[in-house]
Amino acid sequence: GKPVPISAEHGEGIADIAVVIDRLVKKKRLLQEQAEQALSDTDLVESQPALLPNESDDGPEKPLQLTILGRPNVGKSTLVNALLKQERVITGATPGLTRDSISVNWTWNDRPVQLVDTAGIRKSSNRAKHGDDIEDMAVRDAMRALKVADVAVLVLDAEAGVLQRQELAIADAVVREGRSLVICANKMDLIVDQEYSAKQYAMDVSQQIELRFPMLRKTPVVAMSSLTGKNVQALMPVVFNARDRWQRVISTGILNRWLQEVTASHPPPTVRSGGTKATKIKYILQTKGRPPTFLLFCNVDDIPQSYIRFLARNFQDTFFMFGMDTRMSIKKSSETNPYSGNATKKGKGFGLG
Ligand SMILES: Nc1nc2c(ncn2[C@@H]2O[C@H](COP(=O)(O)OP(=O)(O)OP(=O)(O)O)[C@@H](O)[C@H]2O)c(=O)[nH]1
Ligand SMILES: [Mg+2]
Repeated sequence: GKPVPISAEHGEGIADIAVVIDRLVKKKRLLQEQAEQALSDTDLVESQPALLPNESDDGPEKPLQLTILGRPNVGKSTLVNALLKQERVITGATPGLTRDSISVNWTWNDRPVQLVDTAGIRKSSNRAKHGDDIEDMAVRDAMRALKVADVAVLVLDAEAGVLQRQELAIADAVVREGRSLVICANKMDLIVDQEYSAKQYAMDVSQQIELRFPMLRKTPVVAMSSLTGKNVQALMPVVFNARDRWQRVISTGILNRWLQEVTASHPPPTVRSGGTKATKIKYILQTKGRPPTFLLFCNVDDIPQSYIRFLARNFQDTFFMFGMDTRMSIKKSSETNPYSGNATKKGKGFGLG
């Protein structure tokens, strides 16, 4: 804000600063009231159960919903067996072996997990060619399992080299559905030699994903071999971390400090329809986690999507929110008449395209 000259010794300017502080407090209270009002809009809250997820306070920990996705034959079921350390689901060299999602209640390090193995998702053109309705149903089944997941693990076949189109489509679907994404680069035993480490391989996969989907950069990648068991134990800590970040609720103070910094160094563009006033984003509030969702209070309601994307990207970098969507909506707020009824514009998320 504007500097206020004061002299502590003579008491000059103290009244002025009191006025400024009072104004700031009022302004903050007003914004908070608006935020609360906005939250009570049924439109905004949707059918989301709790505003803040609460895992530790009361009752037993909720199982982590983990869905395993990928193309046929990449080793999803082998991975499930390797995690469970038992031959629980059927595996084999024939693609399309798993036909329906199989859900297993499991405990990892004393923590409950609901693990879902799904049918392989193949190219739609292939599906059409085979005229295979059962497989179509299997894909729908996999998509249903995705919708209830906290974390989705996308399994890749390292031997295939580059990521296939349907794998990118699955990654896109995971993020669009608001789930947290972890990538498992499997069958590493088939390609890795002394020269080419698992770490290097994970980095290569990461780079490939980033190239196609900038918003999926730094999505966690775990390279392993489900068959030999090598590095399988690295997956679950990454998965739990992915859930923690996904349901994290960031304090309003920290969020607004971040907003101030980022809008000061990169101010939002002036929007024509908003008159000649400079666009100002006054306040940010997290309305829910799973995935992180925010409301931005602005003096205009038509901030360009490109700027929202920039904010979301900067947010990702600052708070390590990788491999998930960050949803930001705009709410026009005027100080003189805070409830003058501009409907909230729904955020489009990152829009991975
Ligand atoms: N070399 C190697 N082979 C693997 C690995 N993981 C799985 N396989 C093999 O790959 C084939 C397919 O494995 P599954 O686990 O059945 O694959 P899936 O992804 O469940 O396949 P669908 O159920 O058909 O979608 C089997 O022959 C496995 O033994 C691995 O890490 N290394
Ligand atoms: Mg399978």
